[in-house]
Amino acid sequence: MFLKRYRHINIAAYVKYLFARKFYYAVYMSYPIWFWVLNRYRRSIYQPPSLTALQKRIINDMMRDGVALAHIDDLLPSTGAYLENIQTYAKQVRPFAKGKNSIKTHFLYLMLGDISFTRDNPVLQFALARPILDMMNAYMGMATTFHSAEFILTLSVGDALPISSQQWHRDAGDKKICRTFLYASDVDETSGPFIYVKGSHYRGKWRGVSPQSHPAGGYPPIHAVERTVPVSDIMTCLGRAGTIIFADTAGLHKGGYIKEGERQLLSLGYSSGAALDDRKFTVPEIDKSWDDVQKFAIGPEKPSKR
Ligand SMILES: O=C(O)CCC(=O)C(=O)O
Repeated sequence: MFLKRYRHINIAAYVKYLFARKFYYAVYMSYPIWFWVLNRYRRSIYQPPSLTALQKRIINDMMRDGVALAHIDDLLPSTGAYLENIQTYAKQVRPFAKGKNSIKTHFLYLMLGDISFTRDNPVLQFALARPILDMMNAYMGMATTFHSAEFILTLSVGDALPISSQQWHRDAGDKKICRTFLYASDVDETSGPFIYVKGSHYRGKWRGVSPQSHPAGGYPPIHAVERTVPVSDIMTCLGRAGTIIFADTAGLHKGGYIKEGERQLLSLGYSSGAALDDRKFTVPEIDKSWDDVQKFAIGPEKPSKR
């Protein structure tokens, strides 16, 4: 019966296609190709900035664990009311929050990923703030592109079981996936914290647990993480509004499983020249006050040299 239904598919050709695809991505995302070929140009124009002690601590944590925590007040203390502006923006757009698809039903989007940014959008201003950009670039070791942005209102699910990104998974589409998450509301154990397996990123000790696969990412078998990784290596990211999580989401992570209440999470992605998918948002005209690092980050994803 089963075979009858799929009799029109040439199974041998399909298996061949799957192997070819696996081989293609294995080569494309292999370190030498990723580092020396696909990101040669971005590495060549990168000038390491001088970092504060806090930024150095964050980069060290990211390199070692794939994840780091800080608070916006410590990172951007004297440079504008980023958090307040983002929270005001959230209030303004909240009546228009909408769902995106039938998979992440626990998400409403205050800002969808395909937004047309204006220069004064507080999310864009935060995403391009040099202390943030400098760390994304330092972690990646190159000039990165501001690639994705979503502002998510995460809803409680009551007694429902965790689904999609509430379960352990790895993102795909680049070898290192550099993300900045900003909590715009307080997050405790019950309000859906972001949770990460320390050392599950590239070169980390848990990189082999259900390794990253392209182009679709993947979910480990149920309980595989709990069976393999000690609780001491599982980091639950709690914090008041303004807490920033820097994470390489090629590593194992999950979040947004809320029993009660809601969570506001701004999620920003910074990519290398190897990113498989395209930026979905539209960028504004270049602002003359932006410096070269910011102009590169907001410029074309595939600069003429790469
Ligand atoms: O909602 C969260 O905390 C995690 C989100 C996530 O894992 C994702 O968007 O890939």
